[in-house]
Amino acid sequence: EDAAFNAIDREAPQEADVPPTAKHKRVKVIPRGQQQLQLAQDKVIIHKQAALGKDDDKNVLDAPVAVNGVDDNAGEMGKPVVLPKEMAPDMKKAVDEGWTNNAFNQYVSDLISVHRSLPDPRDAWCKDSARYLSNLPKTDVIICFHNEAWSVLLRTVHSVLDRSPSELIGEIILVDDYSDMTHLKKKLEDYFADYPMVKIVRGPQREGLIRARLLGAKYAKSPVITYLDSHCECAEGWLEPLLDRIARNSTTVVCPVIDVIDDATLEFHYRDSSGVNVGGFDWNLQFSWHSVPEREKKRHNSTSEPVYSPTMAGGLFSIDREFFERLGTYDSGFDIWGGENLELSFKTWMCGGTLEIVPCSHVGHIFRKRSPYKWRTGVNVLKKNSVRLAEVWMDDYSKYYYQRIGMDKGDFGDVSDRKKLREDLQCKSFQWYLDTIYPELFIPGNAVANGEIRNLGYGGRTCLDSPSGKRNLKKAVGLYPCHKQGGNQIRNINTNMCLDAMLKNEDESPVGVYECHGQGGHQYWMLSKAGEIRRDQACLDYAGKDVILFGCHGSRGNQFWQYRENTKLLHHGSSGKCLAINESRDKLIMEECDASHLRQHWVLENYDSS
Ligand code: LR7
Ligand code: MN
Repeated sequence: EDAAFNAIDREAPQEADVPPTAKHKRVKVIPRGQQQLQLAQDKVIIHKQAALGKDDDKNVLDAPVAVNGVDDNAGEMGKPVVLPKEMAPDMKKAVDEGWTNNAFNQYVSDLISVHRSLPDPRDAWCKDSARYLSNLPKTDVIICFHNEAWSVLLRTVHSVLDRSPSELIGEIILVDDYSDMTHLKKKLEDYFADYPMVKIVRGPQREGLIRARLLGAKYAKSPVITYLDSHCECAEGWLEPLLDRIARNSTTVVCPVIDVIDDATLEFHYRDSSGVNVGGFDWNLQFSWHSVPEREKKRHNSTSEPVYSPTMAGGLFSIDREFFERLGTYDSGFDIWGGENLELSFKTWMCGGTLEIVPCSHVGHIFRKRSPYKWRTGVNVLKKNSVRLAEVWMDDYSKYYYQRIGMDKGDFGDVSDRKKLREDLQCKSFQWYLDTIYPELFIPGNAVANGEIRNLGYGGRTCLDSPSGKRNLKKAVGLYPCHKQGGNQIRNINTNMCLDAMLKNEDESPVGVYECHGQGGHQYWMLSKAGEIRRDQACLDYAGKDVILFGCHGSRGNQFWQYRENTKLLHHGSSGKCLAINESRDKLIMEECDASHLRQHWVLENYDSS
């Protein structure tokens, strides 16, 4: 049955997955005990059984751990652990394997106590216990995992046990989503055998994180359910502020601030309360972070107060169990990964609830740059999940997502039950949600043009070429300069170049050109009434050097473009120049406007100047 999975269906998480402060704050790691670590280069002793927590033999890890030179306090107080650049071959091999299997530095994690300490993140406002109701409801904590690293999973569980008032925890339910790593079998059961609070539930087959969470919820008995990813660390006082919000109003769904545990050093970076972000999304239905909007700031006296958030990141939240059930939990048709966070966010708001981020509550999460585990083969699960989401919850706004996927919804299964749920609950419209909860979101329908931006210069120069000579369009077809000698070149195709974001939808990445592919994606642009050429939150920006994408600022200048339909020129605001492509068709250039150059001519899809 393993054939049903492969490792590549998912792109590495977009930069947007990493909270902006993490990206900007990624400070150079402090080489702690540098001299000692240097020693480790020459003399590496790998102990088979290294007691990391000394007195507590629950901490014995039998992975190859403690290295000479890394002291017993490795990682305490959330500090980074830095391995030497040069490593003995055995050690290097172990480090590399850890990265391969987990997409984070498992080796470093194994050096750190599963009970490691963290600095207390709370300010005086948060620490004032009078702010919280005295009889808070209990929560079950559900942690789903598929092939999680031993020390990381244990640290997640211990951080809950060590830093929550025990009377507030019902059970910790570990849901094994059909892992095959051996340490997650009997060894895990043995480890938790004398922890009555910890229960292990195993799925009968690979379900993906959404159905794994639903399986866990079946075992939940406490009034509140709290979900955590399997690579988290809860900080001091994380739980009370969450439960307090639910105790006051059972339709409030709450998320902690998600701090960043560095994937390489396991350093725990706190995000200060001025840096709290709220969740949003773009029309690719990708989650994104934003600073708290002004309208929301006005509702508060302190930056420590819970803030409304249009969406949640997905993995870390608490919800009243009955409210979760009333909302129809998750759509069990969602597979493996993705989209469930938006589903729950939309329906929380649309069906009478409130979604908040609670700045006093801090939980760290290891953000990874790729997905280490196998996804399903032959289906784009993320797209399927997103289409189900759009069909049920987004009304006519679903079309903006469909435009991004070339209008190809694929087979998304049956959603009639979910539509009925929405009707039965008499949820509000998506329009209401956008107007009231997420007015910051740019609506493509308000754009003057949307779709590809096609250049007319140097067109028709590329031919479809089958190097194998087999003329099989599906196989080994490439684009090559036309040589007009027939042979392997099948036909001239219309290959104009299109404006292409090339990389991720990321700030400051250079924009380029690529053969128009008509699939949306990186070639999807919107011209706003305000003269921006947008990709959701990012705008085409020219400051005299490269044409780049930069966060939209709404004040024209370097982001102001005027399209003249009669000349087909794209005039740039601050420079007065026009956008063009170079002769080798691999670059955007800015030059003096001259309508006689075809290379300056652009056609904007769905252009409507009225
Ligand atoms: O098939 C699977 N079965 C599982 O049980 C795949 C995953 N999982 C488990 C996995 O072991 C982990 O504990 O599910 C959890 C989430 O998977 P990750 O850690 O690979 O996902 P992520 O952290 O990249 O994904 C974020 O988006 C997901 C969308 O479906 C989920 O909502 C994750 O919970 C979510 N993580 C967070 O919200 C943490 C903050 C990230 C941000 C922003
Ligand atoms: Mn995660």
